[in-house]
Amino acid sequence: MSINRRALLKGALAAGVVGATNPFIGNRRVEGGMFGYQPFTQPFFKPPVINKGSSLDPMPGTPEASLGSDAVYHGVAPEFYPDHPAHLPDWDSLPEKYWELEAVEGPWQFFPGVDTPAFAYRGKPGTASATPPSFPGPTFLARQGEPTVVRYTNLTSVETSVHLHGDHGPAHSDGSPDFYVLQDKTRDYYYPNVGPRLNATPEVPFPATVEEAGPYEVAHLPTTMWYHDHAMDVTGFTVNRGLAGFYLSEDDLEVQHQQNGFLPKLYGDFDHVLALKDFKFNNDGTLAYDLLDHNGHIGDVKTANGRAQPYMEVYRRKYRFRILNACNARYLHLRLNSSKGKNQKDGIPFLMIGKDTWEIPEATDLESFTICPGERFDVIIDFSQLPEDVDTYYLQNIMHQTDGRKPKGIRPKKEHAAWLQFRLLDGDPPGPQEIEGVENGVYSVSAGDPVREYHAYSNDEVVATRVFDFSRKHGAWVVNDKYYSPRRTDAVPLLNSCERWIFKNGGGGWYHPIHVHLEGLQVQSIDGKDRDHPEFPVQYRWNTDLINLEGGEEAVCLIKFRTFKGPFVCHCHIIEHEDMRMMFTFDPRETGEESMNDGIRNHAWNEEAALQSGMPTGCIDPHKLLFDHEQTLASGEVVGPGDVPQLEEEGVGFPGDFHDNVCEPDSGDWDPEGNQLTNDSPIPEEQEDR
Ligand SMILES: [Cu+2]
Repeated sequence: MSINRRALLKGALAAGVVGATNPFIGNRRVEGGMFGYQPFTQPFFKPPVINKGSSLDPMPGTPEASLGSDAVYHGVAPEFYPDHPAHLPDWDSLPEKYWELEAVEGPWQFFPGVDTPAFAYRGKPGTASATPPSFPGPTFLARQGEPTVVRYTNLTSVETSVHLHGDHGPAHSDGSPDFYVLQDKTRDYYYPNVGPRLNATPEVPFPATVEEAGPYEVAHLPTTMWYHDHAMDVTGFTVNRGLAGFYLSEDDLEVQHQQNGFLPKLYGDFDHVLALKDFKFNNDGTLAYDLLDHNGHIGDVKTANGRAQPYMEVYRRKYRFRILNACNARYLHLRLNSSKGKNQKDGIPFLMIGKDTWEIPEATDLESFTICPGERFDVIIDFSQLPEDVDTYYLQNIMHQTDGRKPKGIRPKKEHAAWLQFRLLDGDPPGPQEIEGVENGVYSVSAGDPVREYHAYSNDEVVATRVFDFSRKHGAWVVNDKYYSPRRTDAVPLLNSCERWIFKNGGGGWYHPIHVHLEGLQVQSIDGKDRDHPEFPVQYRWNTDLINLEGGEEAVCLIKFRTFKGPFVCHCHIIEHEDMRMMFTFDPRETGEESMNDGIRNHAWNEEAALQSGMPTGCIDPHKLLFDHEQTLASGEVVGPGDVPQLEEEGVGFPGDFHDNVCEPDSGDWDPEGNQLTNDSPIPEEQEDR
């Protein structure tokens, strides 16, 4: 079966809600069926590491691997080239390394012996990167300052786009919703593994030297990221099919922490990734996913790293877990307990050392915490605190939730809340010590210990304030009353500047976890409660790339836009809300430079709207419209309409189907101002705000 994204969506519409024979919508499995599976009888899965290679054929950036080539159809980011103004000499101080990644279709066993059709990432067979297809996908281990290229080939039947969530990287490599990797095509994702620079200012958009740029902001160097599909309209479907994995990064400080025995060795026996995701299954073992449900996909099977309720053997030692809420729409409230169901009140705390992409200033005990879709908590669990007679222990979710609107609250006595069982091993871990001079499995990190410095932005740095209102319209989702369009830029901040972004939840009781690409947020206040307020959530005291907004809430945040020109997106991370247009584009630019989208601000594929806006109609080459007027590039060069080669060098990634030369008007009814052009709501007005 070959389907592209558009066909997939059309198929969903045609199938309506009957769908028993449709692979994407089906009857729910009989409750309690579980395909004969008894919880906590299959082992925990640790995703394999994807190894780096030292060359690619053809090498990235060469003519054989440039945009439109057979080998790498979608090319590489312009920032890859050393003469790009953003590319500083010390980006290349370590030799470049290469990964080869593929997305494929194939079965995954959530339950032992049950092959479920799924998608998966894998390291390309026959290369240094080779790993079997898995969910989560293979784990990337990056070194800050070591430049890398991920050569990614899409072997699935839908267009995909890989987003590295939490990365500070080029727009071409950011997985923007329509920076597709088409079926059987390849893109070189360039990750320079750099952070923002301390001296970044709007006055000097691209410092010429390392000295001028200043050192990296240690506070903003990443540790825990994840990669997942981000293709427009179908991200909920593709992520739910398994296109997600982890990308961990270490810098000098992180290496020091390991060498000092403060933290476990990167991805060693005591450092784990833990993706928690709910899935829904049909009776025949296939995944159930309703493309017409824009409220949020909720599953009833609890998985940890792609296995239904597994067990994990642990020594009575400290372990690091990078916990990810990989659910499309489910909020989790996590705690540790000795009972798989009832409240025994014998939990030990999580020692939080990081939130989302970044480590925090001080290791902080959390008894329990709420983690929203897309969020990461980097925690230490110290199993040595457990009494000797405790030999099984559980990670529980005690948040109750039945639909995508919002969780229904914490139910501490909820039965069957356990997602993962820990089986305690007695004695010392065998084998060689992980780190010389450190007793195997004994790490010093404790509550109150400093982990990483924090650099707070100041209100004095703010050059602009913008308000973004997230709400519901015609059963779909809008920001400032507009549906997402990749052809419209909603904010053009000044490169390297600091802005105040006020996020509002338009109400109706829906929750929206707001995620920003490129940079983290520094939350100043939530509903008027500032950072010193006792009710201010601990997870928002430092850098965060997600802020949850409950119904009617308002959060004031500071954000910077450093190093890279856009476009980037900001969106709700309830993926069905994102797919149904709760997203907007921001595009950091130099003073006086327009966004790549400005030239087509008034363009709509809809002929009637195009006529009204005075734009040409009929068969339109979208690229010619990217800049329909003269504009001065950063290089000083003046380009006019249709100057495609120059624009490509300048480098904002382009939608893949541009090169198809197919003038097929999109069926979208989205006009540039975000108004619905027809009276037909895309989905029924069911469950409007109550
Ligand atoms: Cu939302």
